Amino acid sequence: MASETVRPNPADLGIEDLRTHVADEMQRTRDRSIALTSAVDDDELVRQHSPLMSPLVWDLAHVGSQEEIWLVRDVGGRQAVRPDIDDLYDAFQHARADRPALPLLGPTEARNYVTTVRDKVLDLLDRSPLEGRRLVEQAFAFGMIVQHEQQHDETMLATHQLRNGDPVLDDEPPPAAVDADSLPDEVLVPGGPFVMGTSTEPWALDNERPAHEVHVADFRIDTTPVTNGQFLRFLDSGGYDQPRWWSEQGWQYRQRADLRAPLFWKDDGGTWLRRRFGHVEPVALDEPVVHVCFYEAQAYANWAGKRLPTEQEWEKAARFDPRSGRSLRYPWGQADPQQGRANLGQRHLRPAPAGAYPTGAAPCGARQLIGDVWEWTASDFAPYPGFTAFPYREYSEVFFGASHKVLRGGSFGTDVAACRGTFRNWDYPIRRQIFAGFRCARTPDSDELG
Ligand code: AVJ
Ligand code: FE
Repeated sequence: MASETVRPNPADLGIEDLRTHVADEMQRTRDRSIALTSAVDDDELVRQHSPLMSPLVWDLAHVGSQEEIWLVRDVGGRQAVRPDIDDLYDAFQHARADRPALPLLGPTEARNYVTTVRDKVLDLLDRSPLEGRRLVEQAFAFGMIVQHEQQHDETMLATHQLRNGDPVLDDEPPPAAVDADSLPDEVLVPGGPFVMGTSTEPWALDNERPAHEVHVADFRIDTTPVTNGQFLRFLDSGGYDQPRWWSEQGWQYRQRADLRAPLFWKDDGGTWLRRRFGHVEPVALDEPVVHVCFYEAQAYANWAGKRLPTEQEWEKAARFDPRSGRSLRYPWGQADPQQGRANLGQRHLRPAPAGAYPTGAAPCGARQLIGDVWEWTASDFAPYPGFTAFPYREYSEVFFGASHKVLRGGSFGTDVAACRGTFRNWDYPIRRQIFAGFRCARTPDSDELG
């Protein structure tokens, strides 16, 4: 779905090229939203496919509402288009489960609304100085709104995965694994300081800022995300029934929710099948496991004699370049993800086999840190030292604390505009409908170090 042209960094563009880049990104993103909402009929658009998710038509109009609030009203200083619907599309006013009962815009109204807003935005983009005010500096607010729409597109993709019925989304098979068997299971990341977060990435969101030095001790991290085949060994060894592998909270949730396997798996008389966007197929053993919650990831790691990486460890593995001592935008360097480096952008509706994308490897040798599956980390979502909420507290700040765990790296359903080495995602540790897997880490034994 996403095209693989060279995407410029807003930091490198003059004002006219920056406007063109913004317009291109907005169009590319809207094409995806339209594809996700025209793949099903109107009845399926307004229906709730799971109490965990909004109706798709809510996401669509919500995307337009945020664009209206930030770009039409704030950046553009223009008259409101639909001030009467602000409340309906305020995510903090209504829980997802309650949204179908609201007097939402219908499919046609929602499509017309987002188009009306977009036309105004393209007009004001041409006139905005894109400087002089932090909100518009380097087109930040436009980048924020592009990322917001892409994030909801990934949410809509999760709704598609929860929906019952025949497949409706197009899909290309991902690349095959390259020399997966010859890869070491783990790579060593030597201890020492590195720069975490960013103060320079133009469209980085508030929680990725500012850049700050962090000291991380020696650790080993898995070369690839944990695969379905590996996870099956945990399952087959009775891992789901042995409280010793689970944290106390994890075991409580395992009991309460009766977890027995990753979400969307089904035991078919001794073989495991999975449902993937309407396709029912044998679980692919060489693919990273997906649709496990934090507690399942943590239990697996304990069973394997390892642990989950902290967020600091994950980012050091993904970004630290020991040759220069600097932190990279992506594991492979500064260039935006191109085809062959990472599984992003909903081109493939599944993770690629473990070991794929050798040219996307980090300096430490770890692969698939970007794309394929979001990776659970051991860390709670917390502000970096010097954090300031920008431009609104409800993006990040209200979620800081022990109830949310950080996920890193993006999934096959994450767009390149909403993914980079510093990008932070977060969710409740019980969440399984997101495209999340994990990799393990461990602290080396003292006799392993030279
Ligand atoms: C960053 C993915 C956790 O979807 O809840 C969307 C992004 N914030 N609208 C979410 C977001 C406001 C957010 N996550
Ligand atoms: Fe939102």
